[in-house]
Amino acid sequence: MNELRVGIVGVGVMGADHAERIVRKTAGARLVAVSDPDLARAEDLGSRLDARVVADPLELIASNEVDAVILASPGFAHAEQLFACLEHGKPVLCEKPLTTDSTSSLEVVRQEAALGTPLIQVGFMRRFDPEYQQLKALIDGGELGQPLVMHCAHRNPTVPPGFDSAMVIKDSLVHEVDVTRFLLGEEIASVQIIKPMSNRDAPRGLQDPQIAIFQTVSGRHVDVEVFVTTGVAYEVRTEVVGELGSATIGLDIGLVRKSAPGTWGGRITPGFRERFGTAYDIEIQRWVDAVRSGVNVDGPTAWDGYAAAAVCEAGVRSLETGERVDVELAERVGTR
Ligand code: ISE
Repeated sequence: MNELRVGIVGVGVMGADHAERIVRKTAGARLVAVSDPDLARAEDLGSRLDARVVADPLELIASNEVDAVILASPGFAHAEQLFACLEHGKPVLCEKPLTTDSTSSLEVVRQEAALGTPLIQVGFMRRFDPEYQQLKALIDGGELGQPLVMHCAHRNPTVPPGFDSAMVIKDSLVHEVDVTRFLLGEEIASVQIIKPMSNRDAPRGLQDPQIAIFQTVSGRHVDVEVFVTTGVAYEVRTEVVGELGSATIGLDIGLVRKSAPGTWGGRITPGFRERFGTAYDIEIQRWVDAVRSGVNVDGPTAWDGYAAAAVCEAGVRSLETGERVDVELAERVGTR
């Protein structure tokens, strides 16, 4: 295939970031069209990056000038846009969440399976991060022995206005849901959300931090501290404890500086774009290569998006009840 002509739906923070990435860093791809409900924002980006602005996202998806689509629109818009991509046979990289609930996610999985051709990749970018890749290789190579326990911390300095307690699960914890399934290679069987004393600086009504406990199908334990109003920096740590030892990633040990009078320190990552920039670069390049070669997907699938939605749904129920909630997964569709 010649250069892949990419259209981007939604050019807020993430979509604009991907637009720049396609133009400046990705081989074999060209940005041809952008769409956003904020027309001025789309026009500004379109004129800067020489891409056509299409007001209607469904028109962009259907356009003959667009070979493949990146969906970076809000989650509530994904279902309709994904169905349009399937209808027009367009490979699509969909930022998480696949959709906002497990019922519509499963419908997406089923419609894609009925086509017989994989078209959807979900933007769980951590799978492309070199540190997560290293950890995965260590686990798969047997060097830690059987993994038994995983401890995670997911901290954000701030979150946008309107971020509520359920979003801590669906927007933030969802990454650890995927990381757990990716690293341990199995489904999550149950979720419990524990609500510790809340940060006084968190917006009113926001339960922050939250502790999530997952039990996997084979009985492994995963705990996650999600704390999204730390006021400090972007910190994402993962420690896997196995029968033969443990391994930790996300320690931010770049340059360590020692200075007078007797202090030491370094830089902590300010945000997810800095922490996962390389992962996004690799993710998009591999997706472009996969679409150009006709494979379409090289990363998390629609099923992974559905499974994450089902786990988060159980998490939100546990947030409300305080009880451990079993995850209900439909029978696996397709082989991927
Ligand atoms: C945001 O949407 C992300 O995906 C970030 O990676 C995550 O750390 C943050 O909590 C989310 O709100």
